[in-house]
Amino acid sequence: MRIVVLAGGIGGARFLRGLKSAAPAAEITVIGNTGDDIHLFGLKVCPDLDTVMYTLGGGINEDQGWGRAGESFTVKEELAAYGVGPTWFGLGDRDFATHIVRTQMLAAGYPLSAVTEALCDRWQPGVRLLPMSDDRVETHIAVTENGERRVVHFQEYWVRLRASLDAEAVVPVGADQAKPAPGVLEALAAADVILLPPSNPVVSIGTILAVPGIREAVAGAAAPVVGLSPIVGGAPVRGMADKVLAAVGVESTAAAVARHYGADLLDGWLVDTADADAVAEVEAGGIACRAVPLMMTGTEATAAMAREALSLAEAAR
Ligand code: FO1
Repeated sequence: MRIVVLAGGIGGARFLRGLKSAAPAAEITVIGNTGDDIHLFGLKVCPDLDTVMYTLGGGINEDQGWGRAGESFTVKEELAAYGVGPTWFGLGDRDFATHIVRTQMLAAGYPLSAVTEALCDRWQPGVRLLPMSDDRVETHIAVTENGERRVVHFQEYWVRLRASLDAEAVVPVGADQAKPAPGVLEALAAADVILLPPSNPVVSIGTILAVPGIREAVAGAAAPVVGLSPIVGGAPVRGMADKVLAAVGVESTAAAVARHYGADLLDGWLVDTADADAVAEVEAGGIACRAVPLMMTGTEATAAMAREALSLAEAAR
């Protein structure tokens, strides 16, 4: 079975770990969000691709869900001693090596997709990890800080500001000019199942879908498309999805997120048992829906979610 998954960072990576356990024989292609990418200290950092690679490759810091296990921060401290920031973004020494290799290969002319493949040679994540695009896309967020309206990089909004200000607009800069990376459209066309994990529907999956051709390829694929709600009981399970959902005028409910994706895209939608009363509303909108436990408390609970998604896909076929 060929499964294609559109993934953001922590939520996407943890879901993939469960999916691999639920479907060990499946050929899994991951289309990763690169809108969170940021250039720091002359290096290109790809947080979502790295989170998937480290999580599936056994190198992730399990407690925080991003960055490397057993990390130290000597380089960051030395940079700070020179007065070189930003200091609000936690790049560790081990992680730095990944960004140095990536930046060196990009400078030598390799596209991000080839660089990602090379990095995965080390980590062996057990999936084919593709960036959504080889072209630069950067999500920016419009905020008003101290009475001044300005636009900040997504990482500054998420990490420095901890999403404490309202997101007034979410702009995937460059997305309209970007092309899907090699293999992305081919994987979607050949898929047996397409899954949208409980990643952020705006800044993770929304950014992937904003690359011209990807939304059309998902919606037009022969494979059933099933998503899992990142909203449980009216609040995001993790992160600050409610802030960016509000920016695009979407309520933070499981049913509203399904409506946001749309019946043209989704064949099936899983909501948590806490949101069982949303099932009828989602189904009335033309999307098959089931209520099942959606808390990724461990690999077994997450594998059970993945099995439910595959079963709903089978029923929706
Ligand atoms: N998240 C934080 O909350 N604080 C950090 O300092 C931080 C650093 C960081 C470095 C590398 C990396 O791959 C991820 C990092 N993240 C950090 C996570 C990241 O900001 C977001 O969780 C994702 O971009 C959202 O998917």
